[in-house]
Amino acid sequence: MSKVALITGITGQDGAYLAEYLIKKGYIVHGIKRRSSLFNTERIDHLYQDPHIENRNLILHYGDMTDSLNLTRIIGEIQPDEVYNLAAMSHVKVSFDSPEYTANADGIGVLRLLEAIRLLNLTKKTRFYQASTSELYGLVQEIPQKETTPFYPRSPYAVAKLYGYWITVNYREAYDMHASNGILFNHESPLRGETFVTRKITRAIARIAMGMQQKIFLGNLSAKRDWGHAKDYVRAMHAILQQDEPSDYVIATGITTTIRDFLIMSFAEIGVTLDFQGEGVNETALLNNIDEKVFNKKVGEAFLANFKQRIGEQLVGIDPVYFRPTEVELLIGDATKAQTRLNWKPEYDLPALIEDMMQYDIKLMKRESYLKDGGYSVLNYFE
Ligand code: NAP
Ligand code: G4F
Repeated sequence: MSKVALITGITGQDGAYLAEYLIKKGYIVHGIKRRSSLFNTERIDHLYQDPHIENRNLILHYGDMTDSLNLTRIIGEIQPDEVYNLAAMSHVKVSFDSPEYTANADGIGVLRLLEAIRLLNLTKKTRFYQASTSELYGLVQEIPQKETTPFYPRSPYAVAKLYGYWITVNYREAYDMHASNGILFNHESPLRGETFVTRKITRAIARIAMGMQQKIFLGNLSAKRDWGHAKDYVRAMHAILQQDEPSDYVIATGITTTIRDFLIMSFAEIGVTLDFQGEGVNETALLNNIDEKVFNKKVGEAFLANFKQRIGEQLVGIDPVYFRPTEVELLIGDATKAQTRLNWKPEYDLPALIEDMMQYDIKLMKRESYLKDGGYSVLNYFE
């Protein structure tokens, strides 16, 4: 008999990678998607099966983390072996604009799922994974951060996730549930949402290189993040639920990098160096040099002449609109427990992650502008 999993947030970055991973392992995967006026399943369209097909291994249900009745009905119908709660309003900056909604979806939403499992008498059958986050460490109390490091959340998002973390621990202890937290540090991929800083950068660089965008405006370039690849991190989620005992795990690479260095490394991926000038809100980066061989190979010869004309021009600026009222300046995780107990370690390092994201965004932008590799020049196309 195939195991049955329910993934909330299946249309998001992690949901898509996890669904693919579980289907490959022979699971029947159910996912909750929100009703939207536009299609919102782009990340899982390759897994989609027509509802008229028998024995589907991917089944989608309309639902929302703010709707208890809906969540309870879906869990009652599916009777899942494993629930992965990945649904959340996951953008830290946006949580300052929508704090109440964030608390409802990201905090109380976790309770709704746990309570549904309890009320449906599924506590012995259904294992529960909560998508906890390194944002819980916020104003860090210890370097590096591990499972025993005290939390100090710094945003409405992180405070909501703090509730989610502790209610998961509480249901484990109170009702003997197999309920665990994965405290995941930042993980990225070509499927990352376009407004998170890594994807914002790789997408903008592809567009700038092809003449589709002049410059990119960012916020705090000095913050440091421990970045891994989402593909590696969903393996950890699954492994956590396969353990005999539930527990909480830090998942991280153990290496931290500034946003500024991520930017430099991403431009370097297409053979471009930057000339940084100024400080704080006046910091700026100009186009310094182009390694033509690398640029031609990674972006395409058709774009070179146009881009070369921009040497000395500004490519990066600071816009304080992207600053947060309270910032998380440094995250670096110690995943020793996961390495020891789950035998988990990441396959991607940061350069490999950046290469994957840059390659994807260059391909995507070529498709968007209907330009074929080595085809028309950008100027010819837009003239
Ligand atoms: P994501 O790409 O933003 O995906 C979030 C998912 O949640 C989407 O499917 C979204 O649906 C869904 N969602 C949002 N609000 C919902 C609601 N009220 N009801 C139902 N579904 C809702 O996030 P991600 O990067 O995959 O992250 C997955 C989870 O891990 C999140 O809980 C996040 O907070 C947590 N996390 C992420 C990281 C990271 O670095 N990526 C690190 C630690 C923890 P739509 O597609 O309709 O928007
Ligand atoms: O990419 P970010 O928006 O991710 P952040 O805030 O670290 O949150 C992500 O990781 C968490 C895990 O630690 C998850 F729980 C959460 O759901 C989300 O996936 O910002 C990273 C850093 C911040 O310090 C931010 O101030 O980049 C800085 N930054 C600088 N300029 C920017 C920008 N962030 C964004 N989004 N946009 C900018 O222009």
